[in-house]
Amino acid sequence: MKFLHIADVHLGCRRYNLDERTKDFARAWLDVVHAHAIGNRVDFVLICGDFFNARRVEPDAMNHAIAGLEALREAGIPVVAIEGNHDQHESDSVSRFSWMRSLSQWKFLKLLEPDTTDGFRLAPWDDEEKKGSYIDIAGARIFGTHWFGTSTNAAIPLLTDALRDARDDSHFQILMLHTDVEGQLNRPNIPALSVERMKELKGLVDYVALGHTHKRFEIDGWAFNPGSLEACSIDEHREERGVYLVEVDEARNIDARHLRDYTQRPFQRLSFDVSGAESPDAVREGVLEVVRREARAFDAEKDKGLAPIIEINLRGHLGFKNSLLDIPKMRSDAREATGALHVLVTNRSVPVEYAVAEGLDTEASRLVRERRIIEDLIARDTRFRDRAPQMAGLILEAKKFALEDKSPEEILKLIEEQLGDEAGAGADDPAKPYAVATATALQALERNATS
Ligand SMILES: [Mn+2]
Repeated sequence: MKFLHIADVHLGCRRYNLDERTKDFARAWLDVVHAHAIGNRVDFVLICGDFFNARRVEPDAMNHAIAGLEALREAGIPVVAIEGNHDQHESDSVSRFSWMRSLSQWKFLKLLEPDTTDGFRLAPWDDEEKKGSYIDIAGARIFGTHWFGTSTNAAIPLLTDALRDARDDSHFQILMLHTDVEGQLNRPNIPALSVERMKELKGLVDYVALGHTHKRFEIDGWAFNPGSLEACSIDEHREERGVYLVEVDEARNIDARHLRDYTQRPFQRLSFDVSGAESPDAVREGVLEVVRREARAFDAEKDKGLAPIIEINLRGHLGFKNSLLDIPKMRSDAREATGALHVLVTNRSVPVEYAVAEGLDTEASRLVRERRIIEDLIARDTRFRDRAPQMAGLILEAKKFALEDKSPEEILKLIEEQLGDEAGAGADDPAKPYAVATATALQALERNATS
């Protein structure tokens, strides 16, 4: 017996608002169908939940689904599926419909579901009704469950009892489960199935076909999770994922090969340390340098026509406000340099933390301490660091004016005179640093006045 075990196809998954990215999920699915299911002439295909990315299926996602299912039907390969959390019918709504059920009714696949009309029961497949909880194909008895959500651990004893009634030793028993298992990429709020609980199924089941966790893992050569076909988020791009081609011999020895050679979008993650960069332009140039040096340029032939998605992480300590970073420009520069399909720039840098008034002599006069504190506050911003002493002097002078009840016009004139001199000296755009410096000086003055 030979079968293909896949999960989490997520057809219709859309990322970065790109049509191309949605097509990636279809490409992976169709490639797997042709190369690994039909190519290996398997006896059946298992889809362990999340065939679709959403319960409300987009027309293009349905077209992609049918294209693959039709090819399998023509090749005479049955498809057995269960619902995942993404494609499940709404249990609390009036509608008991789901596209997975419709596909089952149209004979594109056999959707297995436990019978919960009166307790919890595993019912045999009914070809007239096109529904059931288990089906026999090629010497295997395949049991299907649905997404149990938060009650997974509580459901296992029910499932164990039902399996005892429905299993048949003359078959190789396969159980399809859509659940996280403890110790594997678990998410908060939904308790994962405990390994101890799961092992209650040992002796009843020969092969546990898992889905849900988007990363490959195996337990005791008995439970297998292939991972999603494609990366559903950038964080998943490093996880191992693929499909299992499983061969079972007469003695029921399992040979499960994890296959990853099918069309997948290439991802690359780069990083740039912004620490010490003196201006937004310096960051932009630094990023572009990293891209030129490290980014894998798009190679249409090698990458099967799929341009990469590149994520650039900004790390380190940023010496100025992050709103000054021209992220769109960095993205377009990087795209131009690499031919990438999409570039993401994520700013994970933190503001520079300068200790204010570090090592200051506590015996120093109030005026000395005040000047030093203001100077340090100004020096936090890389753009004004060199001029911090002069600017601190100006702020103190302006403060003196204010205490002497001089008019706002006089104070403004003082600031304009002093900053005007500086701004003129060597600045490319006299107006810009002048305005920024004035605003900064006034803010510092305000802080000083209220403290
Ligand atoms: Mn999933």
